[in-house]
Amino acid sequence: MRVYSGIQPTGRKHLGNYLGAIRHYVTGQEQAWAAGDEAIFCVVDLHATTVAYDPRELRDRTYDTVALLLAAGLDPERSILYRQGDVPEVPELTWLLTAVTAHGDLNRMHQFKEKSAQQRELVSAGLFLYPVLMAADVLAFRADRVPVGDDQRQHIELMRDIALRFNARFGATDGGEPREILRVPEGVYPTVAARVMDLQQPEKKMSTSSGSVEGTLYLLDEPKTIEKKLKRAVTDSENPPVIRRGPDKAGVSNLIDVLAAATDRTPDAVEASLQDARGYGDLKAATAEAVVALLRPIQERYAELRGDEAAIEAALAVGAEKARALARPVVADVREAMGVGPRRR
Ligand code: AQP
Repeated sequence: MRVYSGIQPTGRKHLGNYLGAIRHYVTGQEQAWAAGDEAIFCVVDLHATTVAYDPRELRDRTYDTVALLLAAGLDPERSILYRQGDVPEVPELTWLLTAVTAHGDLNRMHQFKEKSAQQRELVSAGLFLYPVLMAADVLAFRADRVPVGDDQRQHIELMRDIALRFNARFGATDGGEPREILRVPEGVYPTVAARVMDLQQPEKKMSTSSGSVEGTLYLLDEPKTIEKKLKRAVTDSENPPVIRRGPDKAGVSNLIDVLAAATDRTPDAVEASLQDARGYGDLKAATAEAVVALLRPIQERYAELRGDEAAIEAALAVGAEKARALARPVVADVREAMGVGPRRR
């Protein structure tokens, strides 16, 4: 059971990234370790170049993200942690996979539609091809499970289609089932807090590139800032206030989900525990307390790790070597099946 996931080194990572993805990387790491298989995690610096960005900052943001992943519990002894740009097999596979990717499918991607609308100067071809690069990331490692937040469902479905189409086109056998040259992976989504919403605009997901600073809980926010942002979180005007989830209660539902995820309870248990609350203030205070407690050890560990960039580079170099050793034979199989380069002996 091989696990794979990637995260962008853009901006400041937020609670949505943690509850929707990072904490499940650690679970995936432990499951793969117990099963004697690999868990592979990537800081996707090449993906970060698909929108306007500052090249002077990219490397620093990569170090931030690596330090955060280590602080959250990724252990290079138990999993492979590498930087996307260090593994050239992946962009090569991206190009090869474009042969079985439909232009129309890429055009339908929500993320492409949203992010291309935000670009002021250039909608890059890289932004359009983003999902193919993401497919290559995962498929290069023949991963089985991909822990991601709910916003990545469409990309995961496309990745599965690309793998199936590749096998059907290039793995065809005489009359039999196509060979599984590429493994068809499955997305693994959290049961609670799969989509953490913005505190100020709870109908929109918490996000790095859109949304407000006030609506976003950053993983490195001070406890006082977390309390303040949660105190000001948008709820609703139901009178008397009722702490329950519902389609008409986006803000309250989001707080219940965050509190449930932060305290490892179900949303139903959280609702029941707040039956006698005086109002939304109690829900906000309980959520702030839980989030501060959840993030404290990560923040402490991050502060210890982030300063030593040489150690981070050294860890990434080890990860890149292991990642390349796994990706190389897969890309060689793909080239062979596609008739690219010399025949393999
Ligand atoms: N709001 C969210 N709730 C749950 N999971 C989320 N993820 C992102 N937002 C939420 C998950 O975090 C992982 C890493 O995502 P990314 O590499 O896209 O990192 P990001 O750029 O920081 O994520 P954003 O905020 O979603 O960025 P923009 O604004 O650029 O779109 C993924 O598994 C993702 O599902």
